[in-house]
Amino acid sequence: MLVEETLVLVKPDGVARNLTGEILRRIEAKGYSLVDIRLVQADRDLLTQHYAEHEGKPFFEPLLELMESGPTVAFRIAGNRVIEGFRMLAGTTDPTTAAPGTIRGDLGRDWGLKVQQNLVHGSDSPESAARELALWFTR
Ligand code: DAT
Ligand code: MG
Repeated sequence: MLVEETLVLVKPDGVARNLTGEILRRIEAKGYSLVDIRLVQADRDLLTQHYAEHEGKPFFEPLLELMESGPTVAFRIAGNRVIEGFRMLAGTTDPTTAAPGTIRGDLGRDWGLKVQQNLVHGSDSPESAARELALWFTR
């Protein structure tokens, strides 16, 4: 891949809160390019594959329930070092302690559930990006 690509998901909590546009605005303002976009009602099969690394963890079932609770917006985003760059834009996993200025830090909070509702997903490596883009964009 000459220019790197990543998968960004606006999770059902972000879509329900009408934050899809605000999240895309931040990605575009940073200078990354939107290559493809889909609205997906994820099923268990897709989610089990997407989150395979977390199977067996205490938050796995609540995570799948959250992800099944409504539509997800998937973005294919391109740019040099976009995998690392989007993870910086997103902020750390827990929205309570994610840095202000980040998507999770500015727009997220603890809602008292067993799963962290943190609005977005971003692939964490070139291997994950290739695997996850194939899952969300070729079905
Ligand atoms: P990230 O989404 O920052 O890559 P991850 O891959 O470790 O984080 O976890 C996937 C999702 O699972 C995360 O976005 C929210 C949820 N999650 C992770 N760790 C959790 C925890 N300790 N308690 C509750 N939910 C958690
Ligand atoms: Mg992750």
